[in-house]
Amino acid sequence: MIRPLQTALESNHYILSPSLLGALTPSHPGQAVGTLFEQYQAQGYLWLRGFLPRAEVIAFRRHFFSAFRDTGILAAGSDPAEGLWSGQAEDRALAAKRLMEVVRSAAYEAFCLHPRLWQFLDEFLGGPAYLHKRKIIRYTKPSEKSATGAHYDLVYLRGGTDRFCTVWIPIGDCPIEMGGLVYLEGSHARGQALETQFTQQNQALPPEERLSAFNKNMGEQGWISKDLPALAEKFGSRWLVADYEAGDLMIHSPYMIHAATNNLDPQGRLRLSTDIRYQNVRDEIDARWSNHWSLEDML
Ligand SMILES: O=C(O)CCC(=O)C(=O)O
Repeated sequence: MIRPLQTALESNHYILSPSLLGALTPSHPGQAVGTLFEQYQAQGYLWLRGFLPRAEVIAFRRHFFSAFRDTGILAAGSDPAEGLWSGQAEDRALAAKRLMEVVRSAAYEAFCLHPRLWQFLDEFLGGPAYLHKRKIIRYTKPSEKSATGAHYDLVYLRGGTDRFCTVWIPIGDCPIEMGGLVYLEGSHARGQALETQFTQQNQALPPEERLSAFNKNMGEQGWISKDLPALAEKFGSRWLVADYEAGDLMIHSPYMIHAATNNLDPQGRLRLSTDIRYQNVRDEIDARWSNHWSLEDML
């Protein structure tokens, strides 16, 4: 059961009725790593509550939005840690520049390499953890009518092992209405079946295209669908949602189908998150992910 929502959830232009929603199962980061790994395999995800120190996550939120002060995206006079939207059009070129500066900064790298995180992952992955250099950080404004469509991550990272995992970190509180990640319950098996199908279809393509998330056999942007309600109905499943808090993190399997919903935060805050990929350094590494993320890298 999820709590009553302040507004109907929407993803792109599709409304998700409460009957298609369920609650993510939280896990306690203090549990034995072996037990957590079993949960991850069974569910396709782990929601680790309070994994990172809340104050450090909020400090990084402040750091991030402070860099955007001159773009017009923040409400005048507000604390950047709040990430309050100005309600006005920002200077988009400048905002893109600031975003790329953060992506390349030592502060962001250090945040993604929080010792608590890599030390946990060394154990979780059964060997030295490797962080892919291509790390994504996203903010969404309350006015945006678009959100990440349903997909599984292997589509974008097919050139190496399928034993990597994605870590999604909300940078700040992210209540359900703010449009955090939503997961299609039990869908990691379906992701695996879809990938087997794509592998067969892609076989006839030249090697580089075969790996691409954007080849002719894949959906728009590598997505399975933007229509989250139809996908849940088709698979007889539900979208699992959560009130994420600063300090929480999600770890999900490369086959787990997930998406995001529009940011409908009644307080008008920007949603901020990062999604990064870790794997065991001894497994094959997709060389295409060895550069910083850029808005046009088409990966
Ligand atoms: O944050 C988002 O909107 C998408 C993130 C995502 O797809 C991921 O973490 O794999």
